[in-house]
Amino acid sequence: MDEIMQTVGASMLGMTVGCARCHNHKFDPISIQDYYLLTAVFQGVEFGGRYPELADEHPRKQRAKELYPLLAKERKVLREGLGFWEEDNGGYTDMVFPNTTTKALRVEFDRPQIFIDELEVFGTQDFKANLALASNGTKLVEDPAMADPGGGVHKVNDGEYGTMTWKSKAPAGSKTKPWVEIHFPQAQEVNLFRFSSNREYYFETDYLDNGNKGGFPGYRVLAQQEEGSWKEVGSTQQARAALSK
Ligand SMILES: [Ca+2]
Repeated sequence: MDEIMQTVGASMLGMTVGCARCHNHKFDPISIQDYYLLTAVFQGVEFGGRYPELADEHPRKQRAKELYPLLAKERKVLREGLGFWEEDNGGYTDMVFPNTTTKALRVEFDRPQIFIDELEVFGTQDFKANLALASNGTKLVEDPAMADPGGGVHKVNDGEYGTMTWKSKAPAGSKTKPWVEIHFPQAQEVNLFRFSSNREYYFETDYLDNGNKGGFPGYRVLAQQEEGSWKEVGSTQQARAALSK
């Protein structure tokens, strides 16, 4: 926040305001109170990332054009062979599973504490449409005993990525770990579950040196059956074991 204040002071006001962070400014008419009143204006600011805007002839775009058909071929082999698998996309993780018609998905994490910025579900009707979005009328259920007042579950399907995450923490000694259910307004044919803990982190340059530090927890994806029970459609344990064969 102080960096923002220094930049605003120097570029917009033509004076240093940073001194007033600790005491009334010695030369300019900025009191410590003014400083903190001014910071209030920027309290809602979040740092964001964005995709690089590259021209079509950029070598990275050209390389992507070569790689996408190869990826499609690999996925076809996986779909016909295993039926399910996990893809680490750096900023987010995909769990692909066989086409499943269901009114709800349930995800069970195997860590006692999780931070998730967005959960997305894709299906066979339109593979680009995120069916989990709240704006589609989707309802979420979490374990109220694990809910965090500062990290409401609604953050996982508001369409926003970044540091504003759903937080869930199992109480000490709890046998169950954080879980969430995504209830669709009507039955959907789905086959891909995607999630991230801070997708925008990946677009910052740190990943060039440090790789993906996020590290995604293990989890299981279950689909609700017509009679109400839950059936596993994919799990990291299964997917990782199958891929390593
Ligand atoms: Ca979100």
